[in-house]
Amino acid sequence: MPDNHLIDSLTTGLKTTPNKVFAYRAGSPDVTFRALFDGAGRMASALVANGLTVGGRVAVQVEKTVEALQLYLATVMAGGVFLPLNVAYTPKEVAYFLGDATPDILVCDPARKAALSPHAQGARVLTLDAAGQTDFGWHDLPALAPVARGPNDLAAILYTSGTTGRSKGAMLSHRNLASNSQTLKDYWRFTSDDVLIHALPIFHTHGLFVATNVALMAGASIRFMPRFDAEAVIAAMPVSTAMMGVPTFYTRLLADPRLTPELTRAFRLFVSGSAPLLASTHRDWEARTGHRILERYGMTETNMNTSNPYDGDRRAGTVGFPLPGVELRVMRDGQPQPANEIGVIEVRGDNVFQGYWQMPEKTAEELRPDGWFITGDQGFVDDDGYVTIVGREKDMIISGGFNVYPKEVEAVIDAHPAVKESAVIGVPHPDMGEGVVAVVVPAQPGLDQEELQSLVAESLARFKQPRVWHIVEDLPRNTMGKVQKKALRETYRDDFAKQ
Ligand code: MCA
Ligand code: AMP
Repeated sequence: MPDNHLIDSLTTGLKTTPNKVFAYRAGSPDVTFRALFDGAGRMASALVANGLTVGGRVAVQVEKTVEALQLYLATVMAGGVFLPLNVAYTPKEVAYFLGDATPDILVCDPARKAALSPHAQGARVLTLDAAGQTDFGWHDLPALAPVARGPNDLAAILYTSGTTGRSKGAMLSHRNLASNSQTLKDYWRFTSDDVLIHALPIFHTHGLFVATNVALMAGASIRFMPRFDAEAVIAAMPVSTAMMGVPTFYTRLLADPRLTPELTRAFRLFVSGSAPLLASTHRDWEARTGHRILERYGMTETNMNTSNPYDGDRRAGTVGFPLPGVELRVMRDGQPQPANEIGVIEVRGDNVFQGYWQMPEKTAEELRPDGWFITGDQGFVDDDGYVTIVGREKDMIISGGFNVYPKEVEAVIDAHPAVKESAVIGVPHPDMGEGVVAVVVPAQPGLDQEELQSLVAESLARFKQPRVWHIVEDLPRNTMGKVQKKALRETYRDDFAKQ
């Protein structure tokens, strides 16, 4: 079998326990490691038959199914580059990604085919539905032997929005993904005895490269859930050993009286990331279950950077230590800062991406020639070496673990002829961490808020759409004329307080 760097590292379960269950699914048959990889190999043949070339992209906007995971493995097996897209993206948003990434193949939900086909730019459009049914044959094809790929070849491109302008495709190599999963598997002690609750979406780093890759590498099983549903998670808890989630998972579970030490007795690990976990959530979780959540910090461009220790003190409000193999420094005015001084966090290591797809200038702005990546997160390292994130240099909102870039939302609002200008901000939200609020200055009287809402709905995914709107006479500015978002966040901080 030719060496395919990432696939080779993900086949632990296949090599050691092929008949063991990889994915348990409520209401559907279990999937063994053998079935997972055998199907992926067949799907790889189908992708090649449908025009996938080595190094070609496969863009995928589908519901979460085991077949979608097989599509990921199949793409990488065939030497392609996997490009997953949030199911919430509108056809307008997807059109941009297709134009930028020029994939060989687009796989979408059948309900989206008509809307997306005109934007396919020559890509073959295939479908995969929420029940795992495809409009292309693959079950009867011979399994493709993985195409040889080296550590520096690309395995995936994940788009991340920018603080200015267009979304950027973060290019991730086989080494980037394999090395980080290996580090996490070891650091978090995943073994074939683990059963991981998998309720995260698989179109982002957290659900795909952290949860799925780590489980595959450890030969562990997963409880595969199409989405987060507190009921289903609670039902699976007595037979699970680990869960990875965004803070919203934890706050929602805390709201359920059934969460007790008894319910979580089989567990050895709860991991949180993608957004700040409130220290109070950390404390409440320990009080209710006896387990201390392990918080870690990562990015699309870098996979995981830091983690609280497995054995040592998991400190609430911190994101722990740089992972083995990851260097981390705090920079201000071009100088590395000593302990306890705040600055912008930079990281370097095998985890750091290869640059932004076809954007050398953007890459040069954020990735230094000597390998340091400028994260845009502000933080400090304390005397004990724990990293704390205190804010973001980048103007970004994190809602339920999804990132919203205000600039992108403001651009859509400002395009309305009756709008003079707007400011989009994130304010505390009890369920999502932060909620999106728009503050709009009309260009003329009689601005219709509903019209603005439908304009935004046409263009942007639901999670990016402002849930509260304020029509105001003008925006607060500093002496340089810059909009003072901090003041706006203060003014509207209670917008979601009562929800
Ligand atoms: C759904 N809605 C949201 C969000 N999700 N609104 C704001 N923010 C969200 N995140 C909206 C829906 O459009 C809908 O709107 C309403 O909320 C309820 O939808 P529903 O589908 O029921 O919501 P849900 O299924 O309960 O989803 C909430 C969720 C989910 C479980 C928090 O968003 C989620 O799984 N988030 C995880 C995101 C994630 O994996 N991030 C990792 C990124 P309406 O009813 O009004 O139409 S990777 C990353 O950040 C880095 C690398 C890292 O460190 O991990
Ligand atoms: P993304 O662009 O989706 O990869 O989001 C990455 C960003 O999420 C980081 O740059 C941080 O701002 C944020 N993030 C991830 N994990 C954490 C965490 N544990 N605490 C605070 N912020 C986090």
